[in-house]
Amino acid sequence: MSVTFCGIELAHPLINGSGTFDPIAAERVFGGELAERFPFAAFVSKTVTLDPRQGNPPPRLWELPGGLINSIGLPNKGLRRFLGEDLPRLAQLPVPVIVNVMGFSREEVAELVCALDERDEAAGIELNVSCPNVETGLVMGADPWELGALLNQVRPLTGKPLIVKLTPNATDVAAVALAAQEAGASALSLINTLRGMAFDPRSGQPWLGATTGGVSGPAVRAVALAQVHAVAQAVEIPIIGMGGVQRGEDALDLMRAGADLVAVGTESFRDPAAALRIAAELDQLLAKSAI
Ligand code: RRO
Repeated sequence: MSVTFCGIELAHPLINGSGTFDPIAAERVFGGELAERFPFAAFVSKTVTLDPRQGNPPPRLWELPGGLINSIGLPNKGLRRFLGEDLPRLAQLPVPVIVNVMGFSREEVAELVCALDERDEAAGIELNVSCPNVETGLVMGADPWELGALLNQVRPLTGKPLIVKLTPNATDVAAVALAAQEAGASALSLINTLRGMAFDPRSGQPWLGATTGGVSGPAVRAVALAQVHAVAQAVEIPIIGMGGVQRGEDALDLMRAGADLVAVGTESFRDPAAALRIAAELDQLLAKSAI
């Protein structure tokens, strides 16, 4: 099942969705077994911002019958400490590392991209222009012109693959995807989470500390298929499809819709080794299918 994605050799087409797997924490629990049976063919980091962030007030999670609403709000140690402390550890993983970044202005994104361009440990950069959980999170990713302007500024700053993570909370995801391709994106990933909300049945108040959050899991699978399909019709660059993948069949469906790679997210919270099982199931299904 080996694949080449933006010039990066991968053992199979399953990776993780940003922010859904922490290999540094997992190593504390699973020790050396983690590297021996690493579930993903590439590792995508949780979003890194220029400055450290505390994240959103709790509660940050609400479980749904078909998934999860998260309102994490990008807690992270900031670029400087990520580069000094985390990236060297992530580079020990047996797979290529893609660093997911988000900036609150074009200048911030440019600074993040420049810093990562200098680091050999980063095989690629994923631009998060689709976080539903910070006020300005969607500004650059929901509008084709804004996204084109961002990429025109940052594309010349690195020769590394630049993957743009798209939001499903846009009026016309295919138009946004096309703008990204035209401005030099190497690949696209989608979908990020759909904005959602839950109420505390006892207090009648919004449950999440930040009122709304992002819905993921099986509940969004059909939305992901439709959006990956729409984007695949519009662009020629590779696509990482994600949204509610629990089984090999779900991964195969995303590939049928046009995905080159498939990311596992929410399912890894239930079973951190889920991607290994899904990859084995996909291998069997691909052997039988025309893809
Ligand atoms: O940290 C988050 O709250 C978060 C991010 Br950055 C994102 O891109 N998508 C999401 O559902 N949550």
